[in-house]
Amino acid sequence: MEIHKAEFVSSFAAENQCPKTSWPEFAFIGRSNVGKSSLINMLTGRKGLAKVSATPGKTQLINFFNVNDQWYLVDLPGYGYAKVSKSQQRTLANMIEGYLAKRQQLALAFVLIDANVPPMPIDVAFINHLGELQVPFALIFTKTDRQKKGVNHTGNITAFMEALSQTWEPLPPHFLSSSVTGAGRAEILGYIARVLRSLST
Ligand SMILES: Nc1nc2c(ncn2[C@@H]2O[C@H](COP(=O)(O)OP(=O)(O)O)[C@@H](O)[C@H]2O)c(=O)[nH]1
Ligand SMILES: [Mg+2]
Repeated sequence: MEIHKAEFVSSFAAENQCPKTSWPEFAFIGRSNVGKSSLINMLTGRKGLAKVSATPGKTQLINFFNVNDQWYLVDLPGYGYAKVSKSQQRTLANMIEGYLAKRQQLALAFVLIDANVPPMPIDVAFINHLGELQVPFALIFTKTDRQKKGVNHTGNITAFMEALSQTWEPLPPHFLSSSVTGAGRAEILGYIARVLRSLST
């Protein structure tokens, strides 16, 4: 898929405030600092589109981006950020839950997982919750360019898929990405294009 247009539309605090249009939506979600903003910039080819921040927990609203006047890229707040207050965490969780549970236009959620860490229970729990909500999803393992001593991307990814195999059959599609090298871009955009085609037939 060529991206000939990618622009920020607006931010919303609740599902019922989101656009009434029928364009399919692809939501991106993951733990704070997983590399979501960087990935959105990499996929769209627009460097400053989503703010990349070294301070986690900044995205507190549902952000909509118009892509190609055809679909919305939806940037959801990160989950599991410990440094915001309990009440703020609850507000965020309700906002995410409301969007995921109610949104008719939601075509697919991409769940971002850091390839540099072993499976984290919060990620597995979130994915299993998506299953309960019957939201179609795919996984993106991020930061696969990072070379740290003792870190084994393949081992982490295999362990993650193994953890999921306790609840999922078949396993969800998964992609490997790096916002530094652009790895995974063609595969992820190709997958979005395929889902879009399947919706229109
Ligand atoms: N090496 C590497 N670092 C990344 C990658 N993606 C994000 N980062 C870094 O991880 C931190 C968090 O990234 P950001 O996109 O703001 O994460 P978000 O909180 O999920 O939106 C920043 O310091 C980024 O530079 C990647 O693919 N490779
Ligand atoms: Mg961000």
